[in-house]
Amino acid sequence: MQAIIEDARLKPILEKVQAGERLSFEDGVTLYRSGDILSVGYMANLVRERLHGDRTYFNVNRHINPTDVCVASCRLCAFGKRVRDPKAYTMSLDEVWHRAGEGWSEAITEFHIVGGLHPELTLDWYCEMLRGLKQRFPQVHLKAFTMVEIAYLARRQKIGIRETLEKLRDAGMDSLPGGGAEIFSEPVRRIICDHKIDGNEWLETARIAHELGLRSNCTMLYGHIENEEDRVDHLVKLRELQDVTGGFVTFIPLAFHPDNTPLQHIPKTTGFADIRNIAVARLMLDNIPHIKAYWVMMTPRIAQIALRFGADDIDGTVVEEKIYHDAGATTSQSLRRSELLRLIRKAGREPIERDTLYRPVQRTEATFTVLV
Ligand code: V47
Repeated sequence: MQAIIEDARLKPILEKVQAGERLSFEDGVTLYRSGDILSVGYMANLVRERLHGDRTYFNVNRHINPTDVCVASCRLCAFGKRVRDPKAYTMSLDEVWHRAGEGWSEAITEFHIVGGLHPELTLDWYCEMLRGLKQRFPQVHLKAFTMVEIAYLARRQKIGIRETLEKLRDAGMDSLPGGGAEIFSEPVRRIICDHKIDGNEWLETARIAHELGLRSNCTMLYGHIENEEDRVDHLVKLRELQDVTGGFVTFIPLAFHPDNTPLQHIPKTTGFADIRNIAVARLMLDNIPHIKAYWVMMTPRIAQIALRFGADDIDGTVVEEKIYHDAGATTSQSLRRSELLRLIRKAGREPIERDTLYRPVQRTEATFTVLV
């Protein structure tokens, strides 16, 4: 098919995409500044279909947030609470294990576990939590703790990142989610999340995790005070680390939700921006296999469109989501497996249930087998 490229600045980029060449920093900025979203999307879809054809991935997962107590007080966040906040919660280990079993009958293949930086919960507590989950749900993959939580636990325990990761891995952590990366630009970080580890520490923690053989995801938070260069810089830094480790599985662009945060004067992102971030990510991150359109954050409607603009994954059933809903998300907290199948099929794509590492899953209503 011949593309009609309205924005002439995109023509040299199309040539590179057709030749399978790597895009430069400047190309990334051009893609962000062009109003010709259909051409940007056409190019992203070329790459998406070259890699995955019509295959579109989802999983049957459950989020667990053991605590919302957080010492960081990031301005971007509506989830974290001070330890003395009467609305704050911290689950007991029994509550975590019990909560994990709640949901519905469809056998879950992944627990996605993240929480605040709690000033008292110890590394041993988290290891005990993981061991308890593995004992009760041995077949479920534990995707747990952002790089920010890992670095915080290491600092509190006064041990290295590597040792912290090893202890958690030995207790049952199978991989790590992609959160906490936000935007690596230091001036931006100082405003939106000044108490968090800096961008280099986030990347260094990911590098060590990958060296230990752990896979992780990666994210970028957009739609606050960052500019196009900050976004491209973030994507290029992820791409550079991936060239070295190959450990990132999926990239998830995360739209900033301002409600109930100290930055609530910032307007919400538009559908145009959400779609563009998916497309630019697919084009710039030539070495990261999957781009996820996280339906909780984008809405199922926009996530469906994103499947034609570079995304090949729509995330999972989720069951209980707090981080985005505390920040004003109006989407449902969960989607049934059948609804995910419908969304993907109605977008003209082929749904594939995957496990966390993208191996196909075959299932009956209450059991599943991972095809290796
Ligand atoms: O780490 C926090 C971001 C992340 C807000 O790895 C906010 O598969 C928008 O990382 N508005 C959590 N974003 C979500 C996340 C994630 C989600 C789905 C799948 C995966 C994966 C990872 O959300 C946080 C932070 O970066 N966040 N507050 C907010 N107000």
